[in-house]
Amino acid sequence: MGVPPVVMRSTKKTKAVGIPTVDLSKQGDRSSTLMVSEAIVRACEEYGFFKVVNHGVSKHVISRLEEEGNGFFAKTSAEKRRAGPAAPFGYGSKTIGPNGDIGDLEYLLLHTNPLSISHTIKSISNDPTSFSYAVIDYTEAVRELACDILDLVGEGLWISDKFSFSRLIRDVESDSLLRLNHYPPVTVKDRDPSSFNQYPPGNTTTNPIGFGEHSDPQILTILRSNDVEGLQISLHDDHGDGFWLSVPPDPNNFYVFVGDALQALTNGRLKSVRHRALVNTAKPRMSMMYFGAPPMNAWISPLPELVSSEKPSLYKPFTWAQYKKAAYSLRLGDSRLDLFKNN
Ligand code: GA4
Repeated sequence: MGVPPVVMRSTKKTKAVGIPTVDLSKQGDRSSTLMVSEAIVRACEEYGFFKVVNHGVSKHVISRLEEEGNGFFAKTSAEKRRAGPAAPFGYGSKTIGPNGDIGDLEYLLLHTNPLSISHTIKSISNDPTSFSYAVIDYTEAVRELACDILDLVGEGLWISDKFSFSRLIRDVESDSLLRLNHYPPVTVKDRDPSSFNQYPPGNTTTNPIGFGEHSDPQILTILRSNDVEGLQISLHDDHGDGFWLSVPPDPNNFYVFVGDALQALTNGRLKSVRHRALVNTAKPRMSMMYFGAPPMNAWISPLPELVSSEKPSLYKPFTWAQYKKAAYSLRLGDSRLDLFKNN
């Protein structure tokens, strides 16, 4: 008793290497903008991940959503449950997705369409107007950031229409989501041995896993967290061995993740990054993620500029609806993009 099961999913070690950082204020003339776009493309090819500083999102917009989120998670569990279950939108606790995945967290999952926001938020807040505006203003600001980054990706990859990526998430029908994850501190003493709490494989002395290893299915994810650590990304060293890189929390800046859809659109040139979150044993972690996604009926297939006889198309064309259906039929850690590979 007392020791939760160890789930042997991977045996990756943890290492410390630098995280690529992109300064968006470094753009001025054509050549400095090109340098920024090349830095973004390099980070997305090598890591599928980078930090963005001088991002232009107002502190006030960030702190309003943070306060609304903290206020919600401080409510009693009975009150919070009234905003759930997250099937798919609303409040969720421990359960992730429909196929038995479990994490040591609670969360709010929202669609970013304003009509859906106001509908879901009625059950979330006693002051739905202020909560809704906090969500709408935050979403608008991070969507702009995501679009600016995607336009730079378009430039860095020499795509003839550099708006090809951002157009998908700017669409009024875009299926983009917003998620607030709250990881209460967990001590070994508190842990329920019968639950599916996971420790990093082979290691029950470090922090347990709050949200298991996965890649994000969408185009681009923009993450902001409070000052509590927990995020790790999966990388490969020069020998091809996988390892986990702990990402230091930075409440003033954002982290950007390449999603599966961007990997497919770029014919595998940019890589979606596998990541996970560990629970902190002292402080609660709160992260806020914007998942930029295409409209349901949009087709995702490698852009012609990135396909050639040397680099034939790696993926069959699929609609975002087909990809989502596949994602929701699999487990969190599964590699969904493999289903759409050309032989
Ligand atoms: C991972 C990224 C986002 O959090 C999310 C998750 C979604 C969910 O929690 O409902 C999924 C997961 C995520 C990938 C595979 C499917 C769907 C749980 C799950 C098992 C909201 C998303 O879009 O995909």
